[in-house]
Amino acid sequence: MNTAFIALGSNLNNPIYHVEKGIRDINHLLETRVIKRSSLYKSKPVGPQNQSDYINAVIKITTNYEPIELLDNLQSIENKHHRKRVKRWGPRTLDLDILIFNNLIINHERLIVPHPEIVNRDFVLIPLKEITNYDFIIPKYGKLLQYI
Ligand code: A4P
Ligand code: MG
Repeated sequence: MNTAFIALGSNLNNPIYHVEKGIRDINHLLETRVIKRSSLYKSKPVGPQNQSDYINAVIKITTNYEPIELLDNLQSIENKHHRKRVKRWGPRTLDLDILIFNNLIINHERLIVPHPEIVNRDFVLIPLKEITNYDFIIPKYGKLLQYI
């Protein structure tokens, strides 16, 4: 059984719905369970400012999927959310990023783990802190707390 952390983000007009539904969708993946979830965090957009505020959250899962299989499944959940709302709301309805997968360091053309921006983004670090212990180690980067 593998353990992974996933970041969820949405900045639609109803972003809470997309993040909550995203968490339920992940819990319904085959042999995958959400074992912890953070609160929902509202954050100002990082990057282009001419977009709405985001709702972000981080979850901890157990899964029997290998990393690329997990990415494929998360992307199909993203696509489902995108397709539903694409005309009305634009493309960024739900972003699902693999933050951490076991203690692996992966540099695949489709998948970089730990996520390369993990230690630079408060909207990831704060919810990750909420659901881990004070001495939590991010593979490759070291103690989570030094980045907060
Ligand atoms: N990819 C590589 N590594 C990973 C990984 N660890 N997890 C590849 C998931 N995907 C990974 O992602 C593009 C490609 O990254 C994928 O095809 C996958 O093979 P995408 O989600 O399709 O495209 P994107 O969302 O435009 O790019 P990206 O890099 O995910 O965007 P960002 O950098 O995440 O920016 N501000 C706030 N406050 N909160 C946010 O959540 N999010 C963004 C999105 C910008 N500003 C934000 C937030
Ligand atoms: Mg993404």
